[in-house]
Amino acid sequence: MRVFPNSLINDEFLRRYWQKKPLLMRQAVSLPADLVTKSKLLALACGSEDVESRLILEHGETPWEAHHGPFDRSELEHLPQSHWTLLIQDMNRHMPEIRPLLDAFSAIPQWRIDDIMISYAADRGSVGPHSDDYDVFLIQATGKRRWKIHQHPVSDDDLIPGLDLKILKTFDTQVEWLLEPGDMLYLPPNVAHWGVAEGECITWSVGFQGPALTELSTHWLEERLSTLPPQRYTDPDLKAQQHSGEINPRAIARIREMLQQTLSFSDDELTAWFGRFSSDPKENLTPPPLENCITETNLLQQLQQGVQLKRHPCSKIFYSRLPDSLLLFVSSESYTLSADTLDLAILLSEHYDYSHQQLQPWLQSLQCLALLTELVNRGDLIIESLQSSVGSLQ
Ligand SMILES: [Mn+2]
Repeated sequence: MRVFPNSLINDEFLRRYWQKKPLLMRQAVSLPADLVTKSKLLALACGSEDVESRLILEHGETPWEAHHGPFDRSELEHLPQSHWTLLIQDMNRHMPEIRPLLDAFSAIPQWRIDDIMISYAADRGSVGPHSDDYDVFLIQATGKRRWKIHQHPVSDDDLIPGLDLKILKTFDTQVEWLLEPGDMLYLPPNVAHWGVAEGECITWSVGFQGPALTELSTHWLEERLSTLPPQRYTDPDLKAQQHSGEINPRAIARIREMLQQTLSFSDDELTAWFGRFSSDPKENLTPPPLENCITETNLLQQLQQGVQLKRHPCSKIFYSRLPDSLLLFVSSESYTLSADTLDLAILLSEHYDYSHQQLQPWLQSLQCLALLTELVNRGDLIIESLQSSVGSLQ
């Protein structure tokens, strides 16, 4: 039985609203109330270092006090009756059972997805009036939350100074809605919003964040510089200069030429780099490699006995088609494959479980078997033992 809707995004949504204007969709997604509960969120926030969690207290020792997890149980047991929110990032990776919600957004490329953040708010809990630089779909899971928005431009001067959070000093509400379970509000980047719980509530936020230019250029340059031979400015044609203090246009032209080398690249080079860049998992979410590596023969034997593979919930898998081949990107690595393995790339990148039948056609190919073995050894794919797959059916 499908828990989540098949699709929430269509061409019309993309044309009229995506990155353009807010849209409220009543009764778009009904989420099972017992899937993510307050107690599960509290437990996650008190668990592993790898779980990124925040607690926002509107009336702490300072206004809008932010605390970062992991938390002590006792800290979360002694909170006020109202006006606080607990937020947990990357819930699609920490609780793989909620990841299939993202399939409803599959009209948007996966590399644009940031995460599903889930927040629990006590009565009147809020993270304050603010604006974000990413697209977000706010889904009311349980309880009610009143959202107010305005579309005036916001600058750093509009923020309350001296806080850890970017909270707006004033808020001139243009529209407001009360979201009830199943309602979804889409907000494009830079629309100021303020959501306040009416009674306790849980909100899921599906976030899409485009890479920042600073991030792109820093990463690109680091990688590019590691491949260029070391070189320095040269000037064998230097002419005697009348005023030695001048940096003349000839020198500047040469400096420009040097810098341009770092920006000259083929489409294939750019594709390969961007695939590695965008499939890089967050540091706290990198799949751990297998302790005892397996061989191709060993994997083949296991697959022939009917074991299945599944994807590590933190592993990002994308692909790009090049003129004569294709590139598969897995957790910041790229693999060049022959063009006829396109269906395998689609299978790996669009699914999280791979049955024996789905993998069978690729096991004859040494290239594909080597790839699958490497991905198992790197921890991106996990062998589901026969025992556990039988267990999960019961
Ligand atoms: Mn926000």
